[in-house]
Amino acid sequence: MSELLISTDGPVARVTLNRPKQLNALNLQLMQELVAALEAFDADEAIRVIVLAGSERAFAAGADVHDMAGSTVVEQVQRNQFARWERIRRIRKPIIAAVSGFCLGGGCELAMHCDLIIASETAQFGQPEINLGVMPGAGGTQRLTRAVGKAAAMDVILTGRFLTAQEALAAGVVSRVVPKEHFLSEAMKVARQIAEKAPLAVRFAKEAVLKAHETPLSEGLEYERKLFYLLFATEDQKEGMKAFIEKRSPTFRGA
Ligand code: CO8
Repeated sequence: MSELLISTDGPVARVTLNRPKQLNALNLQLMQELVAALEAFDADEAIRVIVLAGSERAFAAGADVHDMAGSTVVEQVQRNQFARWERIRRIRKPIIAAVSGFCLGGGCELAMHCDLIIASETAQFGQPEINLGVMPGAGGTQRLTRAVGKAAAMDVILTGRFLTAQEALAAGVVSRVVPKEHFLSEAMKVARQIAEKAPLAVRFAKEAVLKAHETPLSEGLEYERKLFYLLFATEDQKEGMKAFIEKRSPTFRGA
């Protein structure tokens, strides 16, 4: 049985983690299916944006502890599970995490792999690995620190305390907080908005923002400038600017 629910709504794909009894704990099968689904949508020209959701009670309560409890260093190294996470990092289309309830450990790291996080007011974010005698392993120490700064990251990672949705918003982890009944519809609404934009401009903009994490400012600015110039080779740039001047809505074709 699949650990995911998958659907599409026009240019928006929705992938829902579906292990409700385990609060969507990320086991090996789920991660394998998730990477396959994301890569398939990334390659599908009809899809422009992906929404990744959990349930109202939990986005994901972390990596599945049962998968790891008896593991040895050698098994961990041989399993090389982080190769899958690297593949998620390389998805080029925008991914929006729709988060409600628990978003912990590997679940929080998965949300932080996404490009935007739309959170329900009930969402709780944390890296409680320290309580299990380990530490974040899928980018938590790096992405959380870049998002919230050293002081707040140390607090969350060393104490294992959870951030409320509002705290996470104030700290810069999430993009928007909405009432719990709207977290999914808001994520789908934002996805549809992005799906209407010029796809190449969206792709390059995502690439440039992510580059900001990895390069000094001067190099990042140079990179951004080149992508900006490159967009003048697209028909969508001509259409977008012409439509503005003609006071009408543009029709973007991804060319
Ligand atoms: N793994 C496996 N099962 C889990 C997990 C998990 N991470 N989280 C919850 N569950 C299961 C529980 O065991 C329980 O199952 P059962 O009913 O069979 O006993 C069911 O989900 C419901 O959970 P609770 O009864 O505990 O529900 P509560 O509402 O009382 O508590 C909590 C909810 C606070 C979320 C609690 O379940 C909890 O603390 N969970 C563990 C959170 C955690 O420590 N997460 C970090 C895991 S380690 C990690 O993520 C490392 C990432 C490394 C990189 C990623 C590699 C893939």
